[in-house]
Amino acid sequence: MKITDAKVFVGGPAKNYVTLKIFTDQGVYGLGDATLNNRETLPAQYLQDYLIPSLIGMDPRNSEDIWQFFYRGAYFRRGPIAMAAFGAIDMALWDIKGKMAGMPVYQLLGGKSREGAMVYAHATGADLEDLMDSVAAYIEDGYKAVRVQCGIPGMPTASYAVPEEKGDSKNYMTNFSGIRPKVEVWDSDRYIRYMPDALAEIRDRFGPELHILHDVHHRLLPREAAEFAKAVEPIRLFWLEDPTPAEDQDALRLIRQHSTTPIAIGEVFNSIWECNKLIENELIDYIRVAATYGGGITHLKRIVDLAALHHVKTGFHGAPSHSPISMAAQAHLNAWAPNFGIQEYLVLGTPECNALFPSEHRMENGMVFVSEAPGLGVDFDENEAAQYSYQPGSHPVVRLQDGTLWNY
Ligand code: CS2
Ligand code: MG
Repeated sequence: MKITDAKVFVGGPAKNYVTLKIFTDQGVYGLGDATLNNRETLPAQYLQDYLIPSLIGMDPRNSEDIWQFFYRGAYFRRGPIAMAAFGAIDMALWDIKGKMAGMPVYQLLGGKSREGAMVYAHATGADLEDLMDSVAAYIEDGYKAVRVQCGIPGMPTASYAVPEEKGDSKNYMTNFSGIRPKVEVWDSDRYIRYMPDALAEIRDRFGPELHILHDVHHRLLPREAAEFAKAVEPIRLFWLEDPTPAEDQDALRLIRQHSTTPIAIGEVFNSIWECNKLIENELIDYIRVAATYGGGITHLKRIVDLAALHHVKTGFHGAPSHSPISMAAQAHLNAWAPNFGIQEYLVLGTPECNALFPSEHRMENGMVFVSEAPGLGVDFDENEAAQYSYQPGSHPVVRLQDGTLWNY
């Protein structure tokens, strides 16, 4: 069996999805997602200039050897651009493998460990009252788990995932207002003084059953993160996400020493080597690495297996920067993983998105039920795709009030 061609498509409804389609001499094709939010043209170029020329003629069934070829063959290894590019190839090869076997990908991983996989939505609000309405709406829709973010009184500008206006639901699709990022201003002290009480009010309002998640989005120093995690311990969050930038994996020890609040990290990681210490030293409770940025299903499965040895559960990233293709790949991993935790679920779900990516996966009552179709269970309509192209856009950068450049 041979790969005969591969095409890359950039664009989509309200999002610059990067979609890879691999064709074979048996007429079966596979789909992969290489969407690197905010830098979409780069994995597309990496595929076109460096990976696809080598891919043509390879046997698509040898997905492990192809993964090793592109990982080791690069010499300068890893990084989000490369891992997104061959993550897409890997997803497409699993799609082809499933179609050839006549099985959904989860069967090739080891079958089902559960029927439905719990997901969480993103509730947000310009202020706490707005956020409460957003949480109530998701509970009404059947969600059992909700991530909560809200405006902080006195914060100089709106901050991460918080709308400027009440009643607006901010998404984090890249803002298509040109490539120069907007600047947001952040005040950690104001946030640390306000947010724990806001989270406590949400717990009081919605009771002990609701799974409440909160994303600090890398904005605190390790000591501040330890203080925050300790302050919210009585609220029993489902998880506190990215409390501090995790390049310094040892910094997470401080949080563990001061709090039992569950910690989730990993959406910005793109290989097992960036999180193996966090996992082996059990400094986190959920690993967030995504199929797109993390080198596809083959590499993500390695991370899930390592995590399973250390009581760490999965909580894959699933922001709008993930097309229904990588969400489908993750749905198969979520159905199989013995240490599944939760899935972030922000697939746009608009009619335009569904027309571009017809999918057999089902989301109901806050649970995703994986497709039974052979392969990934998602398709890609090239006619629909023809109307879209890359739109320059960037998410904001963040500065502190004295001008210091900070973490978005
Ligand atoms: C966020 C992401 O969903 C999340 O947990 O951290 O949406 C993140 O803001 C974007 O992916 C950045 O591009
Ligand atoms: Mg996050």
